[in-house]
Amino acid sequence: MGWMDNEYVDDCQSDADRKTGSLNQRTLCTSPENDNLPDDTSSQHESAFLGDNAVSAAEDGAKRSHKAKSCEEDEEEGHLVYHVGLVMKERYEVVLTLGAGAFGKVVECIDREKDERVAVKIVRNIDCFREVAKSEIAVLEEINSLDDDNRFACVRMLDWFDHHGHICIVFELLGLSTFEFLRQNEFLPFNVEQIRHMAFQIFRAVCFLHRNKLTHTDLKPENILFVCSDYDLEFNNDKRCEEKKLRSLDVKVVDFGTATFDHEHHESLVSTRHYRAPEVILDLGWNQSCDVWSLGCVLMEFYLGRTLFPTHDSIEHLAMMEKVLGPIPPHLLKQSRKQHYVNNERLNWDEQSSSDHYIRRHCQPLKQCMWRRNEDERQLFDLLGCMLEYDVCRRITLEEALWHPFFSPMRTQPKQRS
Ligand code: KHC
Repeated sequence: MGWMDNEYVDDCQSDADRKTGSLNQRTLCTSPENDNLPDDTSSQHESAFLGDNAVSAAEDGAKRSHKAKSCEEDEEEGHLVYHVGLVMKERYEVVLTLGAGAFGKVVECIDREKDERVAVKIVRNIDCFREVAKSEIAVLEEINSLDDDNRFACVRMLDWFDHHGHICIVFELLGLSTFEFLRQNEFLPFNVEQIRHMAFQIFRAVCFLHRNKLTHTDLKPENILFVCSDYDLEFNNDKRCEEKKLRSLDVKVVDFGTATFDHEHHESLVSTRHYRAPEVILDLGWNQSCDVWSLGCVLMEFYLGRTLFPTHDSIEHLAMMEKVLGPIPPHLLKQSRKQHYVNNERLNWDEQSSSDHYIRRHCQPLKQCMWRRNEDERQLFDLLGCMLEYDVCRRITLEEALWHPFFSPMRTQPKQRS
């Protein structure tokens, strides 16, 4: 069915593959773009949070009705069909569905042993997804053990087990993803103070991964979750609308299925389209700095309330980068293994095309995206400029970024009252 013949095939399949018709299984399973699947209906990038169990309950009922005869676990394309009340490992009782995607589903459970709520990622019973899950478990074991006192904002894995061929990963329960929150808040952007607070925690968490020889490779708003997404409704006078104001801006990074150690094989295609670094698109090889690019795109999305590069096509993506960030340095184009993107040391792009017209309407130079020109915003955009640097050798590292003046308010101790 569907998940193989989605947009991914013409969007990301390498030209060599396209010619031979071969598809790399692991690439297909790990490609975050596969989260854009038929069963993902709720967002532009992937479904993640389907909201409540209404959808899945109906779906589950439908599936059960036509094959409830033999086994308790009916499978549909490798998904576990569960129902509220199912108990796994004699311990985790399913309460509701939190999210779904190509990988499988995430459910909220009651841990009967500890009488606590947890999130359980139930991975599809298909080899390649199982492999990705095993890799995620290995990464989580490593990074959680290196962070005994939970100082860095990477999600905690509490347990894992195999339920009838489905690998299940038990996490501490978190709130909505930043993407889902933006969506439910009608894409009202976050303000600079909020961005500073979230960015500081995300950068510390990802910097910790980088120090430990890991690259996340799929940083995007869907993979940054609020620890608790409770909010108050406030009337926003400027925008004359009701606005959901979060009580806490604490966030955590999730989804380590494609995190890659320095010594491991580096897939040539990584990241979800909108957050993909130029060196990945140009097939120049990548390292930790591709996370820095992704985070630059994520912060811009928090600031704008919409994606910085709204495209599904590589060359159009590169042309958008040029509109926002200026020309791609010729030495990078020269080294690229994707020479059909290049013409005369420049991007092979027709400035008279309808695509170019679309780009001119949707993209503008970075600094022109600023809403206000106060000191805070200047510093944010200075930092963003350093993160969205084409040349990996010149791109800021997260270690350096954490010392950028934008974060000075996070470093000064709050004044103590006498
Ligand atoms: Cl609640 C939750 C936790 Cl605590 C940890 C990971 C998660 N949800 C609702 C979670 C994930 C989801 C997943 C992971 N990893 C992804 N989808 C979820 O719905 C997997 C796909 N990318 C977004 C996060």
